[in-house]
Amino acid sequence: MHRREFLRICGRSAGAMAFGPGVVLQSCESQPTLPEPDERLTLRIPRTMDAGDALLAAGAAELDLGSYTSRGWGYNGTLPGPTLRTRVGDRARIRVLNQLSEETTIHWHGMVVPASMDGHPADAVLSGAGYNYEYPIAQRAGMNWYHPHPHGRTGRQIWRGLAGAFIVEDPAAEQGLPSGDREIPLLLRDGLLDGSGPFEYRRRDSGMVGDFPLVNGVPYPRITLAPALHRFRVLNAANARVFRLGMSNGSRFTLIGNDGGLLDQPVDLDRIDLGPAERVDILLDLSDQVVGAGLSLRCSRAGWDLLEIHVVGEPNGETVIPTAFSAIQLLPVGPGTRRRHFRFEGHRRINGREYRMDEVGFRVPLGETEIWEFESAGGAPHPVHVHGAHFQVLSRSGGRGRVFPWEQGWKDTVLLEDRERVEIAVRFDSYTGIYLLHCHQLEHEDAGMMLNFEVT
Ligand SMILES: [Cu+2]
Repeated sequence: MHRREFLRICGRSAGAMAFGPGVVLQSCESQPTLPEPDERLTLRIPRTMDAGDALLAAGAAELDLGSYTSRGWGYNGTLPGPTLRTRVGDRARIRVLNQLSEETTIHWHGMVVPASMDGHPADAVLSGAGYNYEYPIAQRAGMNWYHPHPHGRTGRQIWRGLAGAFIVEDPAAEQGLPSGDREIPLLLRDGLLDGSGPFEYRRRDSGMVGDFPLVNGVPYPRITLAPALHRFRVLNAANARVFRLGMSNGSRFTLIGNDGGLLDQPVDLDRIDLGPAERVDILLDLSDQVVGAGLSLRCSRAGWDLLEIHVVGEPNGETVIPTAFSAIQLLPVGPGTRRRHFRFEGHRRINGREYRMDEVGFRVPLGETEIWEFESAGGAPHPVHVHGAHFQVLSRSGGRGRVFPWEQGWKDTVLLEDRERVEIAVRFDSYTGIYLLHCHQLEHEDAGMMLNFEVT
């Protein structure tokens, strides 16, 4: 949908929306409007919080959309929540308070943590209660995220706004990469304006899809950047939408990492398909852009200019893109490797079963590499997510028929389109206990496309 149309729909539905603290507009006559397309709002960068001593309160939040305020939920009153940061070898200590009127949990998506800290729906934090999450950071540097994972309500709580980035740093491994204000987290999602506010949730089995983009909570934002090298850490935090990312002027960019951290080598690309919950780490070189020029990060599938970039200032410093990072060891697989098969069927079933919280689907020995095959049987896209370990994508047959550059290295979520089979190698090295395998299309997940397994 075009921006103008967005404004029109917004105007039409304004009578039912709440604007600002305590004010509900009754009439379309006096409704505020969003800024004109040439007056884009500035991208907001969520504030950073040290994961070693953090407090996250899940509760009501307000989102300033320029000329009006929309209501949702957030951590510490913001939407998205603060960006947690930690370093390899540190310890996370995060106190979570549930100020919602329903139960919640937090899942540390991409973080390998003990089962009791993983935010499993059975470990619900009741309304008014708290939970202390504490675990060591013993994994590769990368961009992870945190979001609720309560039974049957994950889609609603994330759509309402509960999500944030969680960045693990490793200064030695990341030497030479842009940092400070040249390292920019981008949480992509969509919102829906159909009369009841962009964060009102209406469950649909086929997936909750919105009609305009939100980047770090801001619709169609802009940012002013120096003519230099920048690092964008991009998360698809949408319930169901797959983004196809590229630059509006066709310029290329450099992929350096994904869910599980840095790749072994940078890859030069002009597009990336990013399914729900997947992340990519990319370098964008603006040093040879004409100062004053504008370009955008686009989603060509939706036809959205997600982020308008204005290049301003003097070039300073040279642009050096590293040629290699640490080698990635491949998990050992062979003819004798144990195989498991998972069929993702329609909107709610894996291998013919809907999720039951008290049922353990299978057991996996700690420290043993296995090959898991995911097969789509309708209802895709199914972004398949494994808790408790990272995995390596071995192959894709049918459908798109190949493994893409952004699926190399270590992943925790892989996109399964219709008629596809994807094989992964996975090994649980860290903890025993009960973890989840599920579709991260959140309406599928909530409808039952999830199962428990136990690492023993
Ligand atoms: Cu699914």
